Amino acid sequence: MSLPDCITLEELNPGYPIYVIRHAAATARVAVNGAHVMEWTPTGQTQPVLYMSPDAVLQNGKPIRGGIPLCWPWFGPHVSDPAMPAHGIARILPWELLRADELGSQVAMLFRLQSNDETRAFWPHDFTCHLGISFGAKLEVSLMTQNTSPSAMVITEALHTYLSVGDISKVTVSGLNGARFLDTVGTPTMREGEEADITFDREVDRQYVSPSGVVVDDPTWGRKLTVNKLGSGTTVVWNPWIEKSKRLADLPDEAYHGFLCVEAANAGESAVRISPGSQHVIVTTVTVA
Ligand code: TA6
Repeated sequence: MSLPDCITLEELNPGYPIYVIRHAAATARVAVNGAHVMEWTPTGQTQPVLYMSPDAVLQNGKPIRGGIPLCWPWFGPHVSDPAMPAHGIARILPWELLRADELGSQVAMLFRLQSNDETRAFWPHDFTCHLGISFGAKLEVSLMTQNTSPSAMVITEALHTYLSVGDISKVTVSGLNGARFLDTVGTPTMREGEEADITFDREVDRQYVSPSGVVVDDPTWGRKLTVNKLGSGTTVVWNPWIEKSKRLADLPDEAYHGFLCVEAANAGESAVRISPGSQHVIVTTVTVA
């Protein structure tokens, strides 16, 4: 298919294609592996908005530590089979670019993943997924699931967005005040909402039951990142802190200082049932002020 002049198809490593977007409004990169948004930097920002680990593994079939991993058709560990890949299969399979357009102040791309024998070995359903991405002053990512099976399917999912910050210990996250959450640090425990904004002085791994987006206030870099969402009943907030960072081979030990994840998700009680022939969409947007 033809690409607009602002998009080139390049190889980061031999056999590892990525799309590079160089537009007046933003620069961005998307890997074919997982239709993975690796970078988005709106013009005028001196720091990338999405965090990317310098130790990220860039190999087909492997998840990328940073950007926006697609967690689908399950979020977290597989419900019953520990041999299955964490966070499902969408982020470790190649997606097909269906079209790419420059629309004035933004660039739009549409990717597709369809069920086949390989996916059915992981998940016994037929589906067609589309991923719509819009790059400009705002980033918008939409993951659409169509159930092409003769039976209903239940999915959990997340747009697992890694955000770059100047110093996590000075970051506050507002928008989830009062929302109850599943705390998955240690024994998973459902906790009542807290009135205060979220702050970080230890590992935080929480699945908030909320349709709301958040504002990430980063005083170190003097910017606020707003993450909004549609079709999502869970907002996941994660920072690995010291010990988990050390356990993650594709993340430098000190990297936790410079990022957090804010994920539009459907997990736990927000799992989504899609009847035969129906479809569901989850959307996240990111803006910078
Ligand atoms: O979204 C938070 C989380 O579920 C954490 O528990 C942590 O495991 C993170 O995702 C990263 O998962 P990954 O499989 O990409 O290492």
